[in-house]
Amino acid sequence: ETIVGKYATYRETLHWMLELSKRYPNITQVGDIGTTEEGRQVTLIKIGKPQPFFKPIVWIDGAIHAREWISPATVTYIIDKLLKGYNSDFAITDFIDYIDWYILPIANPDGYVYSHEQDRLWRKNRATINGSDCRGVDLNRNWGSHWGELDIASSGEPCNLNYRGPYADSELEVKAIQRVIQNIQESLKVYITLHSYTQKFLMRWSHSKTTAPDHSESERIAYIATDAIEAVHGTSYSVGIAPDVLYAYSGGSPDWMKEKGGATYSFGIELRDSGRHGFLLPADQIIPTGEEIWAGIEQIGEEVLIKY
Ligand code: 0X9
Ligand code: ZN
Repeated sequence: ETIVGKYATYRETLHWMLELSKRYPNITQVGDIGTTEEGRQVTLIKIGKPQPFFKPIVWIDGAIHAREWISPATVTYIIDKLLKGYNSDFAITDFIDYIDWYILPIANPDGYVYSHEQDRLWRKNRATINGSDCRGVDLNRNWGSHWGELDIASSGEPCNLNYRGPYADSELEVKAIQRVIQNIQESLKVYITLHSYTQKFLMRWSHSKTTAPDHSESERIAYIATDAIEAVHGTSYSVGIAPDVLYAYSGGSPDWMKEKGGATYSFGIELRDSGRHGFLLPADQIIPTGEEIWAGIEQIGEEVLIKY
């Protein structure tokens, strides 16, 4: 049974992914890429038809931050859309024939489970910290890209919501993703990470008010995507770099993906809403959010097909 349209638990999500790999064995592969401190699997689904020729990779991840439940729910929607569209929708069939999609619905399993069972607004992972009673590292501050350089929105204090961890890339979840990226660097073209909330479409860099070298091309694609998003339900997403439209921060995954992971395009999307419900977005907005974000992903997919 499907989990699309609901806030599924970690277990339900894994179970659903495994079912998909049985239902679509020719175009999906589900595998564990790492284990968390509490012993949970970090599980990736790859969607793509194996081909004898080069295939660009698009990576999408969710739930780096535990409480942002609309993120994994939207990733789930995207997976469902891709698989159901294969051999029934021309564009989606091309997406799967010519692109490999690496999709990680729950990048932070321990935190996600904790947000379901103990503390709905938990953000970080659940790592134990030497010399502190507080737990958890912010998995969007731990990446070795300008790690710890900025004290803005990144903290060296374990009890802080934005604790960056004891050293760069210290966290098991971060290492798990980096191991995979190391093997696909040449093919990785687009990195997309889903967060919430504030409806923003963010480009590089996050750590500095400067833009990345090919910024205008990223921006062009960002506007095409956000126009498509807005056309679905009228939801507007602002486009920019984090220091301009949100706040500067260092050690985030999108900066690392562009600086060290080989991603040509690296986008961070802050999903619905703009503040009314915030992290506690009602479940009846899951499908509408999925529909509009899918429209944006489709545009990005088309760009990838044209370019690579
Ligand atoms: O603070 C963060 O890590 C992000 N905001 S959140 O409310 N989701 O915690 C910063 C902006 C995220 N930027 C990108 N995803 N690039
Ligand atoms: Zn977040």
